[in-house]
Amino acid sequence: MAILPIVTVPDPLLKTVSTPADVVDDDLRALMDDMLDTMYAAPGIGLAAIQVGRPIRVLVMDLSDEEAPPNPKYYVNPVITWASEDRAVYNEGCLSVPEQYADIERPAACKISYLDYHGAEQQIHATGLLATCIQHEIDHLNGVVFIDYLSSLKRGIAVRKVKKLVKEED
Ligand code: K1U
Ligand code: ZN
Repeated sequence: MAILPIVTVPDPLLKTVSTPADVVDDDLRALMDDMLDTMYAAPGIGLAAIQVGRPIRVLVMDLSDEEAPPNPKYYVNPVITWASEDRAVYNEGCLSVPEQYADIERPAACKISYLDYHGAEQQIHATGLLATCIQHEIDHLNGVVFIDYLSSLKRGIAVRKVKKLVKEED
């Protein structure tokens, strides 16, 4: 188990289109375990493998309340098979864009097929924060960060603020 460094904007790695995992084996499970540790330490509610520099189509998430027991979820090769016409707006954040938030509109509900931690095929119908978060994370697998939905002016301001923050932390 390890806490991995998180890649931040404007690192070009975040533009990578990640490749499907061939197999859910112990190596992939070790990566997912490390991603989960990294996400909890940040703290965050989701993380895509590319955010720790690994271009594989893998996500981890945990949307449980702080007081509740952990409820980690693992999504390997997730595919959106349906998205609602209805839209929802959520004030999103991202561990790769620290301390920056913006209202982003996405389908309010979606269906996802994926492989779980054991490589078994699963499907979910996601609504609410689950729908928002999983679409945000699948965007990472396609090289898209939430600030890409903003105007170039707002995106530029966010990137400048992150660069300054990262420089101060060094
Ligand atoms: O970097 C990421 O992709 C993770 C991101 C997930 C996300 C959040 C909000 C909307 C869509 C996707 C985060 O976890 S940002 C941090 C955050 O939301 C949070 C942190 C601590 C407690 C509660 C939330
Ligand atoms: Zn993100």
